[in-house]
Amino acid sequence: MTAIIHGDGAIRRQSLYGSSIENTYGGVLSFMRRNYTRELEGVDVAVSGVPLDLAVTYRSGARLGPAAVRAASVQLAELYPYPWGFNPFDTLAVTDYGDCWFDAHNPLSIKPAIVEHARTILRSNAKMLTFGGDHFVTYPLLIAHAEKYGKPLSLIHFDAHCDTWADDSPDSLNHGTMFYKAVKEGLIDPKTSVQVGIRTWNEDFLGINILDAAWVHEHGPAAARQRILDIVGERPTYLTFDIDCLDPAFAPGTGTPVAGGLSSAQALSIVRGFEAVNLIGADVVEVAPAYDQSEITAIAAAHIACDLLCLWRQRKMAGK
Ligand SMILES: [Mn+2]
Repeated sequence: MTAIIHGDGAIRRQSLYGSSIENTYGGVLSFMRRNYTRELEGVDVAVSGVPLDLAVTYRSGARLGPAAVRAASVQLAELYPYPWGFNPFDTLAVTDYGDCWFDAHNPLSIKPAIVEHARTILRSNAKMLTFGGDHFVTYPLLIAHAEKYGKPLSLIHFDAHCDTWADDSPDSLNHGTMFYKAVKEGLIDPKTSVQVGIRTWNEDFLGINILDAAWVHEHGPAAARQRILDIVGERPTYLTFDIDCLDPAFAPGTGTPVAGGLSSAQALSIVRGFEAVNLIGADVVEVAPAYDQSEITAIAAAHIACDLLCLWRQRKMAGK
């Protein structure tokens, strides 16, 4: 029986499991107060940040996203997450691996640095929950996940933007073209992938299934969830959540906001029903705290990430 730790569990807890008692407003800000460690043995999910925002087309600032989401997670670490009603960390070993280091002044080195960061974690058989950074980070993450889990992967992609605009430059840093590259390189299978919340036009969606924001508003979260489950089935699936999928009312702190998006309640309702998804990795990206108000955006991102951990806990309990 380990003694209960009061304060700074992120650097004082020995076990990968369990929680500490914290003043929500103080202490070391790991995600949900998980152990800050690069040890990977016995870890089910390693949370990490990729603080990159050199690939944006409009406002920069997502480099501060991982820090903001960690800070916004303090209340989620205090109580059992709703509506789950359990402590996911009693049975799921989750750590905060810290942030990916890259040399921001040598742009060509950034993509390989992120791929290597992901390879290191995936080699241990831990799953990754990654905070952006701008959405470009998903491209090197998909490269590493496809190496680990086999290509093509299925993709569940929440976003205002399809990010499949054409780009045949292998070295570009562009947060609007990752999924063009992912389809062309066979990292993802468009027929078994789906984009949710889209409200920007592209001449060619490359065959990816689209549930645009208007469709979700018309048919509701339950119908959207069922469509997504039907599309990805049992296949190994990566989930990427661009926070600008949410309406600017629910996520003002982001680089390229678009009106007419999902509410945080709609998005959480969809995600909470994903227990059947064979989730092999996930990220939440594009939180740019300089444009945020009262942490609205970072809180939404932290909630979505917490629910993803609860889904993994449920799957582990079910032996999957
Ligand atoms: Mn977007």
